[in-house]
Amino acid sequence: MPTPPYLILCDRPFIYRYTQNDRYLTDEQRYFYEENGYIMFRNLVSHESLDEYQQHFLDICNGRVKGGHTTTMKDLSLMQTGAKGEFLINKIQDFLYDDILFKYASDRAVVNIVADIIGENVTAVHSMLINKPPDADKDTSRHPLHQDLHYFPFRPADRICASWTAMETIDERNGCLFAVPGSHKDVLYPHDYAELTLQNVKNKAYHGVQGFDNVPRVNLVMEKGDTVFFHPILLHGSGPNLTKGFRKAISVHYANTNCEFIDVRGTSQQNIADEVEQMAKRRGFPVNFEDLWKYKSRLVNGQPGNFQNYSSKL
Ligand SMILES: O=C(O)CCC(=O)C(=O)O
Repeated sequence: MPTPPYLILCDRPFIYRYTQNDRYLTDEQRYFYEENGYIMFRNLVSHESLDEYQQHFLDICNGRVKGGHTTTMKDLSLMQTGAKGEFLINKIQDFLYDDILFKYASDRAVVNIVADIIGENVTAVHSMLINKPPDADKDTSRHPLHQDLHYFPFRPADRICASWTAMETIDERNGCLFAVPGSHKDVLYPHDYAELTLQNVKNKAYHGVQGFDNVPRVNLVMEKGDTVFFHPILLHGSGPNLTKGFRKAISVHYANTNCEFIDVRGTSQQNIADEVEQMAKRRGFPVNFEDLWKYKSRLVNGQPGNFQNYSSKL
């Protein structure tokens, strides 16, 4: 007999591999994540909080936040059109040291579920408020099929999890997430810019996998406050915004504090490491890929561990 924790499923024992606890996940929810690599919670984050984050995003876009700690990304297809502010900015990232947006990363409802998936000691490692402005080029406003682990120099993958919350109704018209259920049981595939991407129009670091065009996907249609949690090997992406409105979502990736940093040189992740290091250098922060992830991170639950104690060997 296997040792606990396991679930008895039709008199057959099922051993959990991708989740840790069942304080906030029912057996059914836990089993769904184990099998599919994601789990959705309806109306998890309050509308009041999301309205505050939306206002803060607009304040950042309109230059009303001075001395902020965040990184602003623009949709390159809109750069030549004269679009400004919310009509141009497609992402505010690295907000873990921004007092307002950090409230999302440390929202108890979110962190409790994450802790059930990856374990009690939780470090927020990546943070994004993602906007899809109207009128962006279809190729640039979609997010190609990818696995988030491609971006991360730490393991094990099963102790990493993303939360992604819709800030408004998000469906097929304005660019909902889609996912390939069960693909978290695969391996990490090589990623790069899609060949189809229009010449000279490449949103920075939007790498994707090639050759999965016929794989069945599910569209994750969500209402404001709905939150999906997913594994970093899950193949997922999002469609273009075909409406005249905006599409906003807020997302944080969490790692168990005792994840170990790895050296990605010589692996399929070298291309993203090189690109991120070059971007950091251009912005005046000449640090290596692993160090950058440590500096961006912030403990949100439990005790410090490897993540906080890591010191670069490079
Ligand atoms: O919000 C989106 O459109 C997709 C985001 C995503 O998949 C990612 O950043 O990994």
